[in-house]
Amino acid sequence: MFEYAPAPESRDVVDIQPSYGLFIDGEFADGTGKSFKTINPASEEVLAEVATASEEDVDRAVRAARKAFGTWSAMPGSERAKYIFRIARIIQERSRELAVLESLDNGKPIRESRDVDLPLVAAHFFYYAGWADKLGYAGYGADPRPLGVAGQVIPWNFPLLMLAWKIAPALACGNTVVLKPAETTPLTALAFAEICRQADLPPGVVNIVTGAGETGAALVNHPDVNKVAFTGSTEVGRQIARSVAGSGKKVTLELGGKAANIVFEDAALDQAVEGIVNGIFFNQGHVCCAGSRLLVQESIATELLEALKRRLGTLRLGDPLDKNTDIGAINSAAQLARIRELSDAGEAEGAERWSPACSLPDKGFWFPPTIFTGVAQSHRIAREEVFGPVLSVLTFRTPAEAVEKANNTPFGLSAGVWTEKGSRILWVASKLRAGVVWANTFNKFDPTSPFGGYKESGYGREGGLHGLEAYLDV
Ligand code: TXE
Repeated sequence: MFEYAPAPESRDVVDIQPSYGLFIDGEFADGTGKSFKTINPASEEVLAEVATASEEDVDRAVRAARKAFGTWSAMPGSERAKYIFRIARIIQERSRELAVLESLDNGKPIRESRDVDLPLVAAHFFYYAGWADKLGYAGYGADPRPLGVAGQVIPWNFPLLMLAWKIAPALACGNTVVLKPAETTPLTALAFAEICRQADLPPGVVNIVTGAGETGAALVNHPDVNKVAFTGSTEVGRQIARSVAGSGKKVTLELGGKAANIVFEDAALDQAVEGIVNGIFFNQGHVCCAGSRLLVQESIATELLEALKRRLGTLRLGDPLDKNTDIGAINSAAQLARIRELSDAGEAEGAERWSPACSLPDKGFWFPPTIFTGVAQSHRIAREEVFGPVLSVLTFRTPAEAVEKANNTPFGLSAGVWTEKGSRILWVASKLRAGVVWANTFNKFDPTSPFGGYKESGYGREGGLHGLEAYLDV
């Protein structure tokens, strides 16, 4: 791999406390459950001890949110907007610190947390602050009502960004929130709790309960939660849908994906190579909409693969705080085990595995960028979400075959199309069963655009005008 001079971001910009409590009713409080450790996946160093919220703690948080709901929902939208704008500005002011904290707790390259995650986090709060006093113009009636208390459970791949996707629209619409971050990445959600205090957000409007699946289950099943928003695995999404069925709770689920990135023979190849790399290696492939299946037209497959392999040889894997790093650490030992298991299954089922020469650090959780060729549609690596830096390559001959293969998945979150032909983009996009179709780009996000999937990728939309619907009684 590439030789380069390291340029690490300073760790000193963050002040990590040895232990953290729960954030309930505007105060940090001890949990009544056993605490857990959050570690830096790049070094396995313990970052902090974090409280586990028991059922009793979750109940306190929901009660605080219920109490705050009266005043928060009755407040004019223009007033709520001021708080949300204030939160957005504080996030911008503290973005360097938050980016470093995110990279330490998650393992993602600082270049991404600094240039992608944090700007998008602030943008979501700015965008939804703008809606708070205009809900009457959203097309849901003159005076749409909030739902009440939102119980939100988020994953570890974009800890602060998933928080923003969930909290910003909920608050704008007048709901109050109890949010549970993932157990491997609780630190930026706890920093966000401090930001709520800095912004003088009324106590109880946002509550953060940390812990693992039991805490999440206690939250979504709490009888006084009116809205459940979940992003995570399809398996847990199914469990949640079953457990809240018939409760009257409104539910949105954003689950897994197995996106096809379709490259036609007339595509601008250099641009496509960059899009493929970004599609699958961004955030170590810990992305629900990752372009994990490359569908390449047979006539250009050899040429494209050679260019792709050359490009992979220039990717830099290592210290997430190094500004030159392209690929950081895998978020947890469990996720690494899952990536290894599916990659081994790929080989066992007959696909050919390739990675560039690459030395992995001794400590921490690492996986090299990997390509599988000779993949059949029935292989597990073509069907299951790896959620790691692993690309499965399949080929096609005609546009119709590309569409058929792209749709041959239980998921339907996103897809990419690479061609210079506008009419083909429109035709392919209209045939794909995917919530998002990118053309000649990939992994582009914007707070004004709705995001969400079909089939086993879940239901409901987050972002944009449609994202309001999830938090309003329409
Ligand atoms: O997910 P979980 P995991 C996929 C990806 C990954 C796999 C497993 O394929 O390899 O899921 O990841 C909370 N009730 N995605 O195990 O368990 C949990 O504490 C309520 C795709 O990390 O779904 C965490 O906060 N909550 C995905 C959150 O759910 C429960 C992002 C997600 O964890 C719960 C993450 C329960 N019974 C993983 N059990 C995406 N769509 O982006 C767990 N949780």
